[in-house]
Amino acid sequence: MTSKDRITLYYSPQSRATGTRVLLEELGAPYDLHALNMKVGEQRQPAYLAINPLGKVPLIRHGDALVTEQVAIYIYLADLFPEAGLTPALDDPRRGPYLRWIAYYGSSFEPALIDKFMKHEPTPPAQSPYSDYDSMLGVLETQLSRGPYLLGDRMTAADILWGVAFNWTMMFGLVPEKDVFKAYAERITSRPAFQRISAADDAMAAEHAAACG
Ligand SMILES: N[C@@H](CCC(=O)N[C@@H](CS)C(=O)NCC(=O)O)C(=O)O
Repeated sequence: MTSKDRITLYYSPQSRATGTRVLLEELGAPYDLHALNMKVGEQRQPAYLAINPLGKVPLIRHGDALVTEQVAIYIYLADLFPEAGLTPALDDPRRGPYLRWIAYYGSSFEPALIDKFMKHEPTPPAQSPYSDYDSMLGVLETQLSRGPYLLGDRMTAADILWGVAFNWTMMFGLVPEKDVFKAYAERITSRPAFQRISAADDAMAAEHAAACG
């Protein structure tokens, strides 16, 4: 499979799949959308569960490869298009930190976010995958304060993941609107790729809502 082979993105607007679509645009990747109307539960129909038993988006198909999980998808796609310059090469000293920040999203940030959203009783730090919410977020704040991007001066795919995530989590009040987070998110959301996909998402979300009757 090469970067010339088209990618199919299984997609719902205004969801965790939005960032993947922004990344595809930033990479200049050839892709097709397979939209699922979550308002009518298409992600839980047998046809989709057959390829993603969890019924979640994003999912990408590239040849015979099916890839779920944002962190895997971001690493996969950015590596597929190295010429876009959004991934440090294997021998680049930034490669380790790059992987760290992408993995941190799935392993620490998301579990913390859901615990906060659901108002779960905090797990003792030693047993929690993310220690505690404030420590988890504090680590990000410290890193982003060095800015402008997670790895310094050059934007990587990790920043698309995190910029889009900060944007929606601040919107939902799950992350405090600190200047450092706002400025960081704006660096990504002000880019043409995000602006394009955000407008397209508004239109698709309206179509999906209308299809509910
Ligand atoms: N662990 C997955 C989570 C993806 C996820 O939660 N997707 C949500 C959209 S925001 C979804 O598809 N929800 C539909 C459902 O569960 O019915 C990832 O990081 O890719």
